[in-house]
Amino acid sequence: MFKQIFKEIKKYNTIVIARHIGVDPDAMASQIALRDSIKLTFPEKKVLAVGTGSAKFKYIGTLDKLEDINNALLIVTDTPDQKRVDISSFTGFSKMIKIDHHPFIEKFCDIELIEDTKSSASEIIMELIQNTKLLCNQSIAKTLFIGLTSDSNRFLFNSCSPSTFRLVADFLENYSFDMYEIYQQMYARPLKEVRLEGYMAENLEVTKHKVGYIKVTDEIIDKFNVDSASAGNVVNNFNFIEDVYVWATITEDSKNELIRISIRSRGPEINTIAEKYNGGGHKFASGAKVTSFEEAMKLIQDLDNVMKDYLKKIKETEEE
Ligand SMILES: [Mn+2]
Repeated sequence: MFKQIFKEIKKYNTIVIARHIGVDPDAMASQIALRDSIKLTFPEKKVLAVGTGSAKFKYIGTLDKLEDINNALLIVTDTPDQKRVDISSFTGFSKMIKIDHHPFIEKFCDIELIEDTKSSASEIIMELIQNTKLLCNQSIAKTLFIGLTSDSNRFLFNSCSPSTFRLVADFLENYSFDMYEIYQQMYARPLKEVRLEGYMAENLEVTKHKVGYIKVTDEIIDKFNVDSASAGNVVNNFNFIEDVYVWATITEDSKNELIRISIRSRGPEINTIAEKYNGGGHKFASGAKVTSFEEAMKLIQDLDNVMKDYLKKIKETEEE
């Protein structure tokens, strides 16, 4: 399928690369690296990476504005369903390609390369580059490393395979980018966010069946002088707590009149519950959107039920 995708890239003079709403480093890195690789290989083509950016991820690169286009190729990275594609319009495209590592939700492209066991969309772009005539340089390699490292939480998740490490080793060897410098850009964070994390750890509630959750109200966001995305940013840091298998941050976003929930699990799969509450994502890392704290607590109750079954199963296997 890599060859098939390369053939389409070769064929089109205008190529737009989009990814999911609520940009994260893998989404942005996969689209920017693919754009830059296509431009490096075919300098005469017009290639645009589109979508809403974020000041926080400026170090990954710059995005383009979607222009009036026709007979163009659209490539969507890191996005399983059409409604989550961050693009204002689907008109002007003659062909659509999806490159994704999320669990399958729907087919909306002509060609779909879905590898849901891969760490990141960036890892699949690395494979695409390795298996086709697409060119790469140090800057592109660095961008892909950022996407992969971010989505795998520094190689912490079980989505990392021998081939992940082989790819990273090859790219490091061939393009010798500075890993240490990248980690500074990715992980240095404001003190106020660390203080918010302290508050969250101190106030984390834990249900009977080991679901941890924390409500972050507007009042708290104001008190710590952070933005409403900050609570979601630190959610990965609550991993590996002995008494917590599933955890969620429930953050008020009154500007958009909604409540965002970030859910993580090191036990049962939780994406189907996120889907029930206007969200979705990966099996062990998902997000949801609700309109009240009551609805959020219903979600927590659902998670607790899933955990109840999960703990029962663990107990049964222990007794066998
Ligand atoms: Mn991703």
